[in-house]
Amino acid sequence: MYKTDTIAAIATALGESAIGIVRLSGDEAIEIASKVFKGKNLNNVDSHTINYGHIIDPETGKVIDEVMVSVLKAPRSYTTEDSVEINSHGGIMAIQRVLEVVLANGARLAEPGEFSKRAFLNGRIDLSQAEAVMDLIQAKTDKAMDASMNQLQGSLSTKIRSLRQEMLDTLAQVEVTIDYPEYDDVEEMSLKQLNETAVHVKEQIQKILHQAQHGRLFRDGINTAIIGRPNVGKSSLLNRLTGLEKAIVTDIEGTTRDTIEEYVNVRGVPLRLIDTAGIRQTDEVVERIGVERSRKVMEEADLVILILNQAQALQEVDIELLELTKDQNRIILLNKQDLEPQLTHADLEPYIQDADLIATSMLEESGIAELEAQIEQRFFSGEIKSGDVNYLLNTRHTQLLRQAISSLDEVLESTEMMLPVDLIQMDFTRAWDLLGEITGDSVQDELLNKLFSQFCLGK
Ligand SMILES: Nc1nc2c(ncn2[C@@H]2O[C@H](COP(=O)(O)OP(=O)(O)OP(=O)(O)O)[C@@H](O)[C@H]2O)c(=O)[nH]1
Ligand SMILES: [Mg+2]
Repeated sequence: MYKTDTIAAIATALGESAIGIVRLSGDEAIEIASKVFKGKNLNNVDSHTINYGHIIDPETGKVIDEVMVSVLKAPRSYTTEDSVEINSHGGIMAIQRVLEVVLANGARLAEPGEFSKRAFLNGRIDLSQAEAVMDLIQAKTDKAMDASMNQLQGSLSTKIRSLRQEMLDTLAQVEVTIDYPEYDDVEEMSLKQLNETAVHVKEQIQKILHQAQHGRLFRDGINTAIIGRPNVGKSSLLNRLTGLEKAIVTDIEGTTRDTIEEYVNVRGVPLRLIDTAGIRQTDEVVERIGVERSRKVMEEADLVILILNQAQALQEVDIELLELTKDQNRIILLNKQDLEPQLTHADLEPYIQDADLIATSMLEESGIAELEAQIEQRFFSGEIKSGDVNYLLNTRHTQLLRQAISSLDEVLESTEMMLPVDLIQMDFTRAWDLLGEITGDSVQDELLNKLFSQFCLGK
């Protein structure tokens, strides 16, 4: 076996915390740790034990910190290499000094993602699992955590591998049919086999893509734009839903100048709430930029909460917004119910079809529960169930899957046109290759480096 150098990094977030972890991995991990550790001789302790002692600077003998040290011997560690985790005090100084002394005694500072890269290169996890590690670190909601966990355990890889196996079987069958022709219609047989498998694999890929779309919503949060004229109560809604006084609320029109984002969990539905600048005609430069931004946020939203002020008659901008959002997933709030009504359902009739209107008052906090129930019902009814979220695809996966589909489409087209089998086999094999890139079964070095460098340090 080749010798690997030993890498080290701080694996926990830097900042005030009770405990911080410095992680080491490589052939000399245990030896280096024992050089700077005063306590039991780490070279002799059992694997998977945690040992109390002190980190010292061997040069001066000075004690740096009181620690607990875990020893994980190869191959039963994350990287499959000898690994050591030093649990020190979490203050920035303490943990950095522990890292420094480890580096001074033979370890090299790890690159971002290098621990996971080693886990991958040593065959402990595949690429989509490695990416799931990254998602897990970045997960913002419980649902996203579940989905990343699923993927880490290999849900996507298992599916992709079984599809590739199916394709390989077909390619083998085609070879056999061509080499040992029992029938006269060899070509036809082969075409049929390729066609059937292509149809099936394509269906399965489309299913993965479909499920993953919901996965994305749960990973990143449902993009929810709060829009409306100035002063209708948009920022007040953000504050009610988050339970924080996050956005500034005043009775001055145009208070919110730029978009404000907050993640909230509404009855299990993760929302990325975006409070926008009130939309109106304006010549004021800063506000105009804000308004343009609002329109963009509105266009890209998965869900639009359009707020109208029922204490004022319907205005041109309201009508414009009702029109602009009519094909979007939208909830309309009639706010300021505590005031004298000026806006009736009849006024709205021409612009809405059986839309969900909810009467609210941000001031009296009424109608918020109805809104929350409405959001829950939309995202948990019908298709989207949290249990469905098995796959989390990043752009790389999605692109590869789409490319695989288009190669399969070529196969389907060519089989219909009865083109020569070897030509069709090429497209078929390309699809097989593309799928392999998802799990890393066929992947180039450069891609690997790029991928793992997106990780945080210590992972
Ligand atoms: N009476 C009453 N006042 C409300 C209600 N909701 C909000 N307001 C008041 O309306 C004013 C504007 O509220 P904001 O939440 O800042 O409105 P906005 O839509 O964010 O306004 P811009 O940021 O200017 O676009 C504030 O004085 C709020 O206290 C409500 O339901 N009833
Ligand atoms: Mg506002």
